[in-house]
Amino acid sequence: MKLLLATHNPNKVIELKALLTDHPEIEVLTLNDLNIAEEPEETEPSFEGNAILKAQWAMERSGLISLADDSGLEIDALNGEPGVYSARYLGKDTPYTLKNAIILDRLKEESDRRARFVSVVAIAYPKSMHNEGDTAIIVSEGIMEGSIGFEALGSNGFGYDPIFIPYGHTLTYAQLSTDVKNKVSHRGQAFRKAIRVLIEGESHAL
Ligand code: ITT
Repeated sequence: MKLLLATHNPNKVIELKALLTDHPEIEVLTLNDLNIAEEPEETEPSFEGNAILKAQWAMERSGLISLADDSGLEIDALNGEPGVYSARYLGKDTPYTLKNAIILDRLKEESDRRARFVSVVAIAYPKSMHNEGDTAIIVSEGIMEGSIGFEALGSNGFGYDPIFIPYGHTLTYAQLSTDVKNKVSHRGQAFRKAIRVLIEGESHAL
């Protein structure tokens, strides 16, 4: 089975490909492999809406089963910001070293450090590949609760990883290897559930 990873974020590609090494039956393609440089505007107000929008857009462009992730960080003391606007928060092109420093500064007197990463993974099927009445889209959510540290630590991963400490750990996401992060992360959780449904659906179709 061919599966298109519908993201232009190279770090998400690394994480998703690492999660797919357990599935040799799935042939993984990226938007780069298909020379698709454009991306749809993320116009929905929710992670779910944008994940579905991106997966359907890529499926229509490619004719392939397409998987998208929409994700973000919710910080309680910032009323849930950056949330669904995580990529655009404090400016789309602002370096994350600066974004993370600004967030740490905003929280410097704050004792409530609670935060969570949320990921919604959507998988869209081309119409030709699913039977009448079957679902054309798989959607699943993963949430990792945790806290915002007092300094940015670690150099793995991307985005807000250096300031987020997942619950039950003492290290930030950026101090964990890709494989360890994937075991606990919001994206790993959402992805594993969605892939299970995809594979079960395929085995029913045989
Ligand atoms: P695509 O839409 O092409 O997939 P994107 O980076 O724009 O790429 P999103 O719209 O889902 O993706 O934005 C997610 C943002 O949330 C991302 O850019 C980071 O700022 C943040 N984020 C999500 N997951 C993260 C993670 O695992 N570690 C650190 N930051 C993360």
